[in-house]
Amino acid sequence: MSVLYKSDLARGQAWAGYFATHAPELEFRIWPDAGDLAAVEYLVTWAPAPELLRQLPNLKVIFSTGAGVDHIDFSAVPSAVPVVRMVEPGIINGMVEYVSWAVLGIHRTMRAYAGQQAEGQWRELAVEPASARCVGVMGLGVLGSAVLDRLGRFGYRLVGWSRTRRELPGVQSFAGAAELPAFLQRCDLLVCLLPLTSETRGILNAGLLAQLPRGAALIHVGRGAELDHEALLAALASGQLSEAILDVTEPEPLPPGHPFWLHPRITVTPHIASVTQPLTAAAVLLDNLRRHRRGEPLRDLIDRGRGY
Ligand code: NDP
Ligand code: OXD
Repeated sequence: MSVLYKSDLARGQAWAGYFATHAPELEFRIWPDAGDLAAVEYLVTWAPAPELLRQLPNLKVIFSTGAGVDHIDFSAVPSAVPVVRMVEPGIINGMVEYVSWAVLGIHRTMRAYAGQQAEGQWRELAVEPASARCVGVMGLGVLGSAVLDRLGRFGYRLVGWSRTRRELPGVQSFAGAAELPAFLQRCDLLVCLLPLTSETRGILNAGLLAQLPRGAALIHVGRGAELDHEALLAALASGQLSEAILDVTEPEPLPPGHPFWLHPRITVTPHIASVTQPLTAAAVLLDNLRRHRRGEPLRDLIDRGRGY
């Protein structure tokens, strides 16, 4: 039996070291040093290549190294092989940090202060208390709920939207397409933390942005293909939106000359809101793998029907 890792080499080496210390009985191999392919029961990878899957007759579980799984071609994954996504403290903390930074920066008008500094201006701008602002999060899963929990401690009013009803302390929750308008009309700051599925592709479009309060801001950390670029530019031009912070775009990276690069009210970061942290993730991976070996249910399984 072996575990085959095929992804970023530095992380693979860190995980190999972790397994050597904490699970010396498990053979952890890093691609291309795969050994006997028939012995591979666990594949750890960002996106399993169909040609590799065809060479692994005894594969039992695929562990994705990411939280989102929209990049995986599920048609190439045998239906008997479950796919597990990465849910670990490092990736959650990273997202909480990034969205807190973005919300606080927008609320405390940091873009305006950066502009003032560039012009040598020392000028105080009016500031409202956090309780005067409502932050809305689309997607109330592992990341969205952790983000809301932290934002609540700053005193923001909180609303959330999901596919099925979720109850989170201190959050007014909305569910499904029918309740989307009521959710949107409350969001002074809208955070998108939705997985990319056939239902969420292009969801951040002109119709949706028009339902936000005038002057709202967008923080997009889900997946690039959820955002209609032309709609965002038009909403910023009309004043419907005041600013946007985008960690994800379609394509990634944006091509040279794309209007987002130099837009004065758009901040672009290169998909770094949160990343899988080698050590905390290795512990979660090993725990889940051991659960499987003991015949216990796996955690963080992907539901292929839902697409996330
Ligand atoms: P989860 O699977 O835990 O949660 C997804 C949430 O989205 C759920 O609340 C789900 O609803 C909701 N949802 C899904 N489809 C719809 C829909 N059609 N309408 C309304 N709500 C919907 O995911 P995570 O919180 O772990 O991660 C979310 C996404 O964040 C990832 O898929 C990935 O794309 C992105 N991400 C981005 C990173 C970055 O660095 N920028 C890093 C990591 C992840 P329900 O509760 O009803 O199931
Ligand atoms: C992820 C990501 O899904 O980094 O893990 O976006």
